[in-house]
Amino acid sequence: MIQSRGFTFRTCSHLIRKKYYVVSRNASSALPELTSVRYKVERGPYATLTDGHVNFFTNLLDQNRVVTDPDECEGYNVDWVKMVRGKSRLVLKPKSTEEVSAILKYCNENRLAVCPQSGNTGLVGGSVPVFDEIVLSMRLMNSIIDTDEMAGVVVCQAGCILQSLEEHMHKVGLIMPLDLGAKGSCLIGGCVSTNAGGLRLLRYGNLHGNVLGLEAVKANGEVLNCLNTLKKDNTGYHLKHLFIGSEGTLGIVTKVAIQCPPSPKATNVAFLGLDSFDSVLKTYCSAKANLGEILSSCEMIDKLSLEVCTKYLHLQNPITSGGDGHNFYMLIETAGSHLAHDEEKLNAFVEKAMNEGIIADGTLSSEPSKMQNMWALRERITEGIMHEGYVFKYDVSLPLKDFYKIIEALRERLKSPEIRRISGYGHIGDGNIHVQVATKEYNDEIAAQLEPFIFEYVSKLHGSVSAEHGIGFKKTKFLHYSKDASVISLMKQIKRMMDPNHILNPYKVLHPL
Ligand code: FAD
Ligand code: 2HG
Ligand code: ZN
Repeated sequence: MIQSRGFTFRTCSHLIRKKYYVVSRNASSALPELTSVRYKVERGPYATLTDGHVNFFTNLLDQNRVVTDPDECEGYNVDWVKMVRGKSRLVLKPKSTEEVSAILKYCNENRLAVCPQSGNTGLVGGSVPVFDEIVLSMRLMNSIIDTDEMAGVVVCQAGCILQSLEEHMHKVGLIMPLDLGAKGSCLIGGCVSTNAGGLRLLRYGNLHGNVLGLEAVKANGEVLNCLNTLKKDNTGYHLKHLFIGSEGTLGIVTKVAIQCPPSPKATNVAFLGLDSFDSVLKTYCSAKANLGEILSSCEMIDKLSLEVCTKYLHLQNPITSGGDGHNFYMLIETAGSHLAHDEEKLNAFVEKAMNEGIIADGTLSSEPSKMQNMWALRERITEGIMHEGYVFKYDVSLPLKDFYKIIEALRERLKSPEIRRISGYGHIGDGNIHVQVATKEYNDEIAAQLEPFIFEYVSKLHGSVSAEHGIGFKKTKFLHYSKDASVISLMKQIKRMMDPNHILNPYKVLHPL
């Protein structure tokens, strides 16, 4: 252990993998108001479920894969943050592509609306029905089909849990290219359908690059085989991209082929305390310049975001010398092939920043339990903040120089005593901040003060109204702040062509059509 001006370097020779946990849902047991009531939505021209329809599905699937019990259906009707609630009376659990195909063919012919659902960890209300859409749960489609160690490719059904895939790949010296706090609950098909970003995007890129191929079922039940496993294949249109990030509105993803990088042999984490956002930016620039190829994550947490983990989840802040705490924290991870080399680089980077007065305090470790604690302080903010009651969430991309101004603007604008916390954290390395406005409960007036203000603000700065969580149900009205009319028009044409009866995830992404 090396001590230096309040800065503690703790190292050891263990190699680590991050800890995984199933993210627990919203602390409150109260159900949200029905989506159709709270957000005043009109039901589309869909058929209403009959006993005849249910009989068809019962003949197709086993009885225990057709859920009609209202109590059991409830869990599929409410989203993770308890922001939206549908009233579906039927959940179907297919096990194969053929079953998905038969379900969609029937739904299309009978004009029954369908809401695909994977781990139901989505944060924009896309994964639960708005009205009585049939929930198509992908959880039982969880087989790993093939693992090519040499090429670094896994092919699996879409319902595999991300964490299970990570554990599987670890056995053959590979990792999944994406990593997120919901990894114990989210399914790979859900991640692909939202083009989930997460904590490693800075290093490995997004799923448009990492998904080599996929299989999807179209609204009419036709199976589209784009399950390519090649890294290079320039043979015409790359239709896989239509399904990556389209949130279940163009088809159901049933299988995926993903490229998986080698497991790093050495991992180090630095947890840093900083006094200003300007110091955060300087540290990020310095990390990029000095850590180069071993930098695997660069995350920012403001004081009030960190506090939900220490206050509600009783996690330990490893930097205690800051008295009242620092205004900002950063978590910087390196993943490389030589522990001593990586440690030396990280130590030198941190020492330099400290000598220049950019970093106020910090701790650095390659010890598994310490790194896990540091990561938990970042990954479990989503869970911790739910203890406040209700959270208005925004997930935006902004130019780095303006990254944190949005939090300051909101603190200036919102003065209601109902507000418990306005905080920001996120993937600074990707220019993506998560904005949280916590209240005791959902409040129409605060909602009206936030929207469209926040989207106009982001749009003026040429940012994106959704950096990684998608449009879902919650942001359809605000799509135009980030997409040109010509683009939205082509999106609508594609939707009409691929799903002419609009049975796939209605009221999401593009609404009204
Ligand atoms: P669901 O929530 O079930 O579905 C998401 C959307 O995809 C819905 O619109 C659904 O209809 C559609 N869909 C699901 N499966 C399919 C399918 N097979 N075919 C077609 N459509 C389908 N997101 C990030 O980008 N980065 C993060 O770092 C991140 N961290 C998170 C941390 C926590 C604690 C939580 C709760 C969420 C986080 N998310 C993050 C948000 C979320 O988008 C991801 O968790 C994940 O991508 C959703 O996967 P899921 O399996 O839960 O999908
Ligand atoms: C994260 O980066 C996730 O932790 C979730 O994208 C963000 O809770 C949120 O808004
Ligand atoms: Zn995120």
